Amino acid sequence: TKTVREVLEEVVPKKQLQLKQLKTEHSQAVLGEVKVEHVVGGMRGLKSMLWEASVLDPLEGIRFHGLSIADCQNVLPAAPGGKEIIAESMLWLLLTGKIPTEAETRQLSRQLAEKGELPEYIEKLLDSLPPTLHPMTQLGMGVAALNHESKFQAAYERGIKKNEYWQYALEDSLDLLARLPALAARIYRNVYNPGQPLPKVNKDLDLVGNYANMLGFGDNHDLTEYLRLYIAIHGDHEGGNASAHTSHLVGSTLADPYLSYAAGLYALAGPLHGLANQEVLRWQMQMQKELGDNITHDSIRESLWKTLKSGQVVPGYGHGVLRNPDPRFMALQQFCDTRPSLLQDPIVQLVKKTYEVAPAVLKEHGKTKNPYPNVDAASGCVLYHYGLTQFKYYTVIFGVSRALGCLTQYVWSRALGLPIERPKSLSMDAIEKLIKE
Ligand code: CMX
Repeated sequence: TKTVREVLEEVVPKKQLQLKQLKTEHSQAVLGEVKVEHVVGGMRGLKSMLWEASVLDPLEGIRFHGLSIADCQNVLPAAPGGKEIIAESMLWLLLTGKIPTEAETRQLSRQLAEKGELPEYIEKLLDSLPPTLHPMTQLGMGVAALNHESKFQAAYERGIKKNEYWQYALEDSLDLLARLPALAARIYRNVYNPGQPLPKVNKDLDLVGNYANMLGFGDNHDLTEYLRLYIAIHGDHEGGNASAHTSHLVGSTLADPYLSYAAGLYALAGPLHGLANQEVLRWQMQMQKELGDNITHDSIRESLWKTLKSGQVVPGYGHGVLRNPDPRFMALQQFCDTRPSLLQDPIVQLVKKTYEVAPAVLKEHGKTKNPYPNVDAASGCVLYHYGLTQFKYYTVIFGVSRALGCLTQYVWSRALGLPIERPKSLSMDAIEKLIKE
């Protein structure tokens, strides 16, 4: 059985060659135009980044090295006794482009579990924070402070060659991923269950099995499986989204993986991005309270118009790239469809009913280019049903997940020797001058 590092050692030279050929044979090929609308419109649709592990199609949704979510559900190994994709098999696919065997997956799980405990200074740092500090702020602080351990940073200081960067980047990335469950679970404990003992990392469990256990839900098989699916499919969503892009930009300065991912986390913490899953649940619970027993398609429609007329966005709907219902939303809905207890849950039912009404309302409203749900529309209600009710914590789970994709690209960016990012900006006067020329 090969380790993920050994597989990467085989894949890296091939990818390096592919990039070399792109540069020598096609560097002047045109992929699109840059228009004023790109410069003033958040660069939407501008093809301007290299990102290896996944590509997002507006209609089909995400593909990881060409595999759709349904493909991944068919071919990626699950946990022993489970059915859902686990973080390790997704990570293996993202990093190497290959489907891991059962044995490779288990070996990666063990490798991560063996380094899953937090250094004491991180525990002290987290324990010193006020429980009222948002869990995402705490997560970013913990991740950034872990860079005390960075092997990449230490090696850089020692003076290593550029072609060795990726190996240290990989070590840091695996170390960070291994510790994320203990870090994120300690934040949960400190904020919501102060004083309760935290279980140690179980070397026989997968990453998310351990995470669920440390959150206090280890005996809830259905929630553990949901978290596995959730964390696997939130792992990567190509490079242009705000968290991935931020992490990529910071990494391009050769800041280590910890600092780069901490930066990405703070982009994820914005309400138009990952914080939307917290917002969705807050908004749906408010709707539930207002509608009481009168939850019908008509009353939901009215409630949606109320949100829109008050100038707010409908959280969980719309997307910068997608123009169809998000297949991640569909996969989470499918999880609900197979479990009677979820189907009977009022908040799960409300999310589903909202989906039956919202696209038509958003189309009539006429602003959003995508009236369909994104992943955040569905993710929170299932957590709530299983007793993970503190929705300010939800984006932390997204944060644990998105590390898979951001750290994968960090490794690839170093393996491919990508340069520091430095696009050109223009003032409005400079744009006008360019137009006249
Ligand atoms: N409700 C109301 N209006 C919306 C809307 C929604 N869900 N989505 C977009 N719009 C509005 C925009 O605010 C914009 O209005 P203005 O012209 O007044 O500025 C207009 O429609 C056009 O926007 P767009 O081009 O369709 O969308 P963007 O690419 O600019 O933004 C996104 C994408 C996701 C930020 C936006 O759809 C949104 O705010 N959605 C709600 C928040 C959300 O669910 N975010 C999570 C996304 C997934 C994730 O990153 O986790």
